[in-house]
Amino acid sequence: MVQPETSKSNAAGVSSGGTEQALWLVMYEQMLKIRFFEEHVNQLYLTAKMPGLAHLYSGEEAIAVGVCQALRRDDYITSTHRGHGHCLAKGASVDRMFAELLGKEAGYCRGKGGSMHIADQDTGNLGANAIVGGSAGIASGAAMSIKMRGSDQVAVCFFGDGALGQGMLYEVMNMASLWKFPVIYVCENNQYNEYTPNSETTAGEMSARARAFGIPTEEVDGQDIRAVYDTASRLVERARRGEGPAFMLCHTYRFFGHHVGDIQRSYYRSKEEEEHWKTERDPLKLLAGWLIAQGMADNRTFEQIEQKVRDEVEAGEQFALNAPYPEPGEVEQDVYA
Ligand SMILES: Cc1ncc(C[n+]2csc(CCOP(=O)(O)OP(=O)(O)O)c2C)c(N)n1
Ligand SMILES: [Mg+2]
Repeated sequence: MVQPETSKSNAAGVSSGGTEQALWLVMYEQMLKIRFFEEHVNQLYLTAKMPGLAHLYSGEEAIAVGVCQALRRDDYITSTHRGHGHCLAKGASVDRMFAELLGKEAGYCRGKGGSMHIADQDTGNLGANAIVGGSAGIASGAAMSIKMRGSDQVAVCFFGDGALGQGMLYEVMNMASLWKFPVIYVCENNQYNEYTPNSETTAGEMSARARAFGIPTEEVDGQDIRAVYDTASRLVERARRGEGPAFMLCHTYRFFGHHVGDIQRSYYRSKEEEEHWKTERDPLKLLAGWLIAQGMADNRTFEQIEQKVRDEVEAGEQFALNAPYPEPGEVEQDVYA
C-alpha cells in the first residue's frame, strides 16, 4: 500500500506528479476490492454457503479507504457491524476475510467471529463490533494507551449515525478532549439506522455533539474520496502531533439493505433514492471520472485494475471454500464470557 508522506500528496495539496497518480489508483483499487468482495459475500449468502448474515458496506467505500490511507500500519482502528470495508482498507487479506465469514479455521478469528467480529492485530484492527457505539470505548481506550506509552500512533473509531444515540460516545469524547487523546471519531452518516431514517432518531445537529466537548469537527462528502483523504490526513497528523481528538462527519449512503436479507426496502426508502445514489454518487465512478478528466487514467487502466482485483477476490473465495473448518474440540478455545 502506498503510504502518504504528508498532506502534500493529497487531493487539496501540491501535486507530486506520478506519486499522486499512484496514490489515487491505489485507493481506487482498494475501493474496488471492497466492492467485489461484497458482491461475492452476497452470492455466498444467496447460495446458502455462508452461515448468518452480513451488513454490506457497498456505497461507503470512500470513507474506509480515504481514512485508512491517511494512517500508518501501526495506527489503530475500531469498526462496526458493517466492517468489511474497514478491515480490508486497513490491510486485511481477502482470503482470510472470506475464511472468517465461512467459519473456517484460516479466518481471522479461526472462524469463530464471522462477519461482525473481524479483528487483526497485525494491521492495527482492534475489531469489528456488533454493539452500536461499542467501538468508541475501545478506540478511546487504545488512544489512552498510546498517550500513556508516549507513542505517536493514532486511533480511528468508525461508527454509524445510529451510534450518535449511545451515551458511551459522550463519556469517551469528554475524556478524550480533556486528556487530548489521539483519536479520530469518524461518523458514517448513511442516513438510516436499520430501517429508520435518522431524521426520526437524531435530534439537533450531529457535529454539535462533538463541539460541545471542545472537539474540532469537519464535515465531508463521504462519496468523494479526495475530500475524505484530505480531511483525514489533516486530522490524523494533528492528533499525531499531540493536539488531541477530532470528529469527522461523513455523509454517505449504503447501496443495499441493512443486511443481505433486507430485500424489500421500499417501505422505508424509495427505489428512486437508491438509484440516484448508485448512478450519481458512486465513490468509484466519481474518482474514476476525476482521474480520467485529469489525464491520470484511461479505460485501459481501470480494466487492468478490475482484472487484478477480480482474480484476487475469486482466488480468496476459492481458498476459503476449500479450507477446513476448525476441529469441533476447539469450540471453547479463545472464547471469553
Ligand atoms: C447497543 C445496540 N442497540 C441496538 C442494536 C441493533 N442494531 C444493529 S445495527 C443498528 C442500527 C445501526 O445504525 P447505524 O449506527 O447508523 O449504522 P449503519 O447500520 O447505518 O451502518 C441497530 C439499532 C445493536 N446492535 N446494539
Ligand atoms: Mg446509519
